[in-house]
Amino acid sequence: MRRTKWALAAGAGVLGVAILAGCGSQPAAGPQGSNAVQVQALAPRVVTEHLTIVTGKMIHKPGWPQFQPSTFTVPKGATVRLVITSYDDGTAPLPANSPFLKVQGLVTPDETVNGQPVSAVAPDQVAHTFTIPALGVNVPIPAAPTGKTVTVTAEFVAQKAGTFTWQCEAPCGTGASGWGGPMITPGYMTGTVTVQ
Ligand SMILES: [Cu+2]
Repeated sequence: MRRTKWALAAGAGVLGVAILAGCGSQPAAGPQGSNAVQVQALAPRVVTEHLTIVTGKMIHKPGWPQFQPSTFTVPKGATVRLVITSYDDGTAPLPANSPFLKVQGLVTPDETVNGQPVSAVAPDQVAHTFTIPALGVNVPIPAAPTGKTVTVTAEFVAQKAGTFTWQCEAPCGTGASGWGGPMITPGYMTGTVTVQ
């Protein structure tokens, strides 16, 4: 606390000098400028991360849908705005009671789907999820209308430093269960988010 007080006092001293050194007829300019700097320092930084989901066909690997990119880095403490554009018109149904249908861990209770606030995606409409288990983040992504894209936006705060695995939790992969192939291969339906 004492250190903070001294720092503030020192800051005030500098400010006083700045005011004295500046135009004497506008004493308000100094404090206003100081406040502006403080607000800027306290406001959360927002970084936007654009992710694209392409179909396996688009990358000549049928059955292997892919997040592009699958790894990215964000600054610790930042608000991360995910903008996920999906070309995938296929569904990967989940049980109606699956927790991965619900939006979780965001700044707001909702994500947006093509601009509309949405708190959950229907079990038979879900195509993928962007889930970071260690951060409690879950972003369900519905199937795109055939021949079109769907865009999901979601904001979360990256408070913990580290490298965290993300995973799609809808069975969009290969095999009878849909949990094979891209679901278990880094670079497709799993990857990492580094917070530093
Ligand atoms: Cu998926």
